[in-house]
Amino acid sequence: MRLVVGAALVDDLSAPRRLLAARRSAPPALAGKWELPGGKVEPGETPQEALHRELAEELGVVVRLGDEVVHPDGAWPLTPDLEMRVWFGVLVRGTPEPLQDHDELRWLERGSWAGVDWLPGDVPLVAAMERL
Ligand code: 9L3
Ligand code: MG
Repeated sequence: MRLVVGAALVDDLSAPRRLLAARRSAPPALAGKWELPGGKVEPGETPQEALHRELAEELGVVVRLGDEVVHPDGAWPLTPDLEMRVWFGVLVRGTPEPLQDHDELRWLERGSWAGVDWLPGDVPLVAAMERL
């Protein structure tokens, strides 16, 4: 089982209103679907280290991480061999740009967080976050 980490980048950790969604441009099977930015944890990295690296590579930003969006089993299932952990985060430096694997970014207003065509694995996460 391989661990993927993702970020729920919001405008305010204590009262989130806007959530950043990223539209994938690659690979072809995932292109056009929206996700929480992030990616696979590499050997030797902690999940948080991997998430900071992915956000720098994919969006060109530095973030401060907040609470984890906890799944009762420890991680959110993606595929038979991938599971994901997600943390809330706020921007500390930089303006997000689609530098890698994405072709569009969109800030979604609370109440519309479910309003883009999310990857199937991200759908229950976004629903859980809107209930928080
Ligand atoms: N994935 C799903 N939802 C997400 C992320 C960041 C990733 N929010 C899936 C898509 C890929 C796999 O995890 O199949 C690895 O992601 P990446 O390293 O290609 O970003
Ligand atoms: Mg990625």
